[in-house]
Amino acid sequence: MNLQEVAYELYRHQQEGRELEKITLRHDGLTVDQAYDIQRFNIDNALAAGDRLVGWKMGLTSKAKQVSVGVDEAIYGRLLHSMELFDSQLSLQGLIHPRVEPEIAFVMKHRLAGEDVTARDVWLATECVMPAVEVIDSRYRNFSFTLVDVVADNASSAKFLVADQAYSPYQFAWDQVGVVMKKNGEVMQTGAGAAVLGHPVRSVVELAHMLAREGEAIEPGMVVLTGGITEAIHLHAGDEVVVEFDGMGEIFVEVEG
Ligand code: 0L1
Ligand code: MG
Repeated sequence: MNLQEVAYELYRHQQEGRELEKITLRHDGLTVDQAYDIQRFNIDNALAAGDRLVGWKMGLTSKAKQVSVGVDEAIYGRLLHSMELFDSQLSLQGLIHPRVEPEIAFVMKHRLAGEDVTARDVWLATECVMPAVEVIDSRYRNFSFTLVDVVADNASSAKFLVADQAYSPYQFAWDQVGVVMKKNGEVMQTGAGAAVLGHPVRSVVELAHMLAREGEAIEPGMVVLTGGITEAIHLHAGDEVVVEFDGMGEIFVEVEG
C-alpha cells in the first residue's frame, strides 16, 4: 500500500467536497500512526498550495463521542487559515454534510511541548480563552468511519469560528461554563465544559502529549479547539444557529441558502 496515494485520494475529496467510502474498507491494515501520516501529508499538500497552519483541534473528547465511534481515546487534527470563518456567514460550498458544535478555544502565548506538560504549564502558556464553534464535515459517506479513517481525514475538521471577545484564562471555571445551542429558535443541545475530558484544560494537556510523540508542539499564537461540549447538530441552507456561552455572549452561524 502506498500511503501517499491513499492520502492524495482523500485530499481530492477534501478539496472538492465529495464523499467517499471509508478508506479502511480497501486498506484494512492501516494503523493509527499511518493515519496520522496521511493527515500530515495532506496538510503538507495544503501548505504547499499556500495555506497556513494556525492551530490544532481535539476530537472525540467526550464519552458520548468515544462510545459512538467505539474508541476510548481522543484524537487531534490540524487547523488551517482557510478553515477559519471571520463572520457568521457559512457557505455550504465545498461541504458535504456539515454539523456544528460548541467549543472552548485556548490561544497560546508560549510554546507547549513535551510528554510531561501539566495543566499548570498550560495555564502559564495560555494568552486567552475564547468561545468558539467548530463545523465538522466527515468526508466519509454517512459520517461512517473507524478511528483510523477519521484520523486520516484530519479529525473531520472543516471550518471554525472564534468569538470576538477573549477572556482571561482565570476569569471562569471552564469546566462549569454552560452552553445552549439553538437552531432556528429551538433549543437543540445543552452542555457544560466538563464534557471535554472533565475540563477543557485536560484536552490541551493531552494534545501536547500526543504531539510530543510526533516531535510536534503547540506554537505561540496558535489556537486549540478543545473539543465539542455537546453533540454536533446538522446544518442546512437557511439555518440560523445561536450558541449561548454562560456569561460570555453568543456566537451566530447563518447558513447561506
Ligand atoms: O471534533 C470532533 O470531535 C469530531 C471528531 C470526529 C468525529 C466526528 O466527525 O463526529
Ligand atoms: Mg470539535
